Amino acid sequence: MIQARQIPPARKQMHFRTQLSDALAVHGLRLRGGWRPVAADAIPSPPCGRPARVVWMVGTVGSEPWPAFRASSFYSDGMPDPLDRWSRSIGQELAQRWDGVALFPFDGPPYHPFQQWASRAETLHASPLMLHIHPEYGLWHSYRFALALPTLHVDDLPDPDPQRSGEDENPCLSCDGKPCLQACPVQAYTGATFLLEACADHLSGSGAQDCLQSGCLARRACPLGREFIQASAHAAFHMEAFTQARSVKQNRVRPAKR
Ligand code: B12
Ligand code: SF4
Ligand code: SF4
Repeated sequence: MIQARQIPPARKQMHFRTQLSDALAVHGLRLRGGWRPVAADAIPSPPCGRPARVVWMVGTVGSEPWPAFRASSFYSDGMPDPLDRWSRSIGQELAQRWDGVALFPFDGPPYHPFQQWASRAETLHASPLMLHIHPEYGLWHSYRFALALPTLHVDDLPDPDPQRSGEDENPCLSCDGKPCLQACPVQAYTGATFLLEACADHLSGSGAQDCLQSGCLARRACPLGREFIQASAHAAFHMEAFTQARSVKQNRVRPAKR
């Protein structure tokens, strides 16, 4: 006879935050913190009609989600935008499980301000590459979706860590020589902006194998978080998506799948 599965007492008391982290870890995704929305954020209400009380940021670090995505049917079904569809299937399933709504970085324009949202959830700084830099992961992190949920459990989102206010300095301010600004063969990063056309022209030429096979040289030049640099196959997937999007829609900037 099959025994009813006993739920260990510790599991019953498990914080929601831990439950969500566990559900994401199956896919190689990370909970990147949460924040409490106010009316001005105009976060869509979940289908249950109650307003969102918390927005959880879900993201990636390094190549952690690559094996799960690579093994999914989305990767090999031959349909467009496999990574976005993979993200959507996970985000929507979790949103439904917890009566919330999933919001995606690639839905737009107009796009949800994911970088601004992320800064409200954890310590991040602006970098000269326009990407946010993380004290541990460097430039090797991004976002797959956000979950806006109507319930905020006690202890799940403590008041902001005092260490986050003021004390920790942007590593880019003291970075010797700023190698990220020296590495691009066509100087697409000026320190103030990103020259998308210069990058795209280089990638469509014959001398861009390094960028195409291993990822953006400027991003790879950063000394921070080097242990999280994307694996070559993962980086090449993003670069190919970027160049394909450019060649299909020459006259419209379309975000690469990341
Ligand atoms: C459109 C877009 C692009 C366009 C940019 C066109 C343009 N010039 O605006 C293109 C296709 C070029 C692009 C490329 C890449 N992108 Co992009 N992109 C987006 C997208 C979908 C929308 C950005 C937007 O308009 N947001 C709306 C505004 C209102 O939101 P925001 O939070 O205020 O964001 C803005 C500011 O934070 C500002 N910003 C960020 N850092 C800094 C620093 C300074 C000094 C200043 C002044 C401004 C600034 O730039 C943001 C966009 O304007 C976002 C996802 C998203 N929804 O945000 C990803 C996003 C910003 N991209 C991301 C990434 C990883 C990349 C690529 C590395 C991908 C790749 N395959 O290589 C490249 C890097 C190129 C680069 N330097 O930007 C990540 C960044 C993660 C991080 N660590 O910060 C995001 C958040 C997507 C994700 N899924 O995580 N991208
Ligand atoms: S190389 Fe230096 S300036 Fe550039 S992103 Fe990395 S830490 Fe910041
Ligand atoms: S992908 Fe290559 S060409 Fe484009 S910005 Fe990065 S280093 Fe420059």
